[in-house]
Amino acid sequence: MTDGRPRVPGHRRILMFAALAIASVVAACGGDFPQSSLRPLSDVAREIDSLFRGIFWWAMAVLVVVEGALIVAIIRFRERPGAPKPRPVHGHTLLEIGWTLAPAIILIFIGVPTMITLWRIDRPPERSEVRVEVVGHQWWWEFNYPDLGITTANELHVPVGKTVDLRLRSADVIHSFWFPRVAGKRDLVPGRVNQLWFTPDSVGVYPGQCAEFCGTSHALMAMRLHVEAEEDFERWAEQQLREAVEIEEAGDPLVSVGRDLFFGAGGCISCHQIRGTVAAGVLGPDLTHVGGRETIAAGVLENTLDNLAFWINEPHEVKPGNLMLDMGLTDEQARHVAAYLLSLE
Ligand code: HEC
Ligand SMILES: [Cu+2]
Repeated sequence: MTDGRPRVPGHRRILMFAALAIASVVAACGGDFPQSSLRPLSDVAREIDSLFRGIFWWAMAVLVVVEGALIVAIIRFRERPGAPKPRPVHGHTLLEIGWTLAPAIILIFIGVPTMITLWRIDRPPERSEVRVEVVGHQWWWEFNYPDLGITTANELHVPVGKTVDLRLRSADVIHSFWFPRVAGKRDLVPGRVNQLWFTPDSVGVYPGQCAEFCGTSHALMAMRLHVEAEEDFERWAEQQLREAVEIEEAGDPLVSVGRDLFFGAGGCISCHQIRGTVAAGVLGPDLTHVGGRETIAAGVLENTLDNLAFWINEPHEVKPGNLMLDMGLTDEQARHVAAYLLSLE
């Protein structure tokens, strides 16, 4: 028995284990959890959440009964010196009917609400107040508002209390659109158009991300949902509809040099669009109002001068494998271009 190591007594070990288990459970209850589907903020998210909670309690009941029986069996029928072997149960009709019927009944209580919820959230929405076409790209999100004529990237703006009707498709591989607090996941499948809708009920900014592995930088394919009061949404939409307006800082030389680089030697216009200018590329995000975004590169960097300049020169440092090319600008040139882009609010 002894191997020279000091032995921790059995009950001390159980205590230590229990303390560890309690600590991890308690630790899991703190924090902000901006991406928890357990704190739903839309009609659809609430339906999914209440289905989940129902299933959770059935699963708990099964756990308690099964594990309880197991523990009782282990203790009562454990081997003891001199004790006779426990008698096996065989051909007990009542027991057999019981353990066939009980799971069947539980499955009905889980299956019926699941089907009802699936049908409800899968049918087209009753109202379709804001229509958005979502296109998944490796590794960013394009958002088009066909009724409003707006195109933007990675930051989805919607008015609170209105039903948002999304059509999802992909430009390359399978992605999955997921804002945990407002809607379930929905895949973006090449060659198909999928639908997803939800009615957000709380103003705020909520993070989301691609939920289907889609290549090297899949983990860097985030997005943000801005749920706004109606007036704020309208103001945003009006701003987006304008052609590119530089918020000219009284002839800021950074900006004008940056503009020349963007349209000239930088080569940026081969992939990016700025409405109202000759830049009409479609491979990368529309940059008409890029200065008004909070983040760049699909939620990966805050939209600041430093970050923009870094991104322009080292897009693959930030996001390995992404399709943007390093156009070989100097650090100073990159800062000029960044200043120009920031001026595009
Ligand atoms: C070969 C095509 C290509 C060229 C050339 C190119 N880009 Fe990009 N750009 C992209 C792609 C693709 C993305 C999206 C990358 C991602 O997030 O995965 C992107 C993203 C960006 C973003 C982030 C936009 C956002 O909303 O997240 C900025 C800013 C940007 N590019 C600026 C530039 C500038 C400035 C130049 C010229 C120096 C340039 N790009 C040249 C393809 C290109
Ligand atoms: Cu993806």
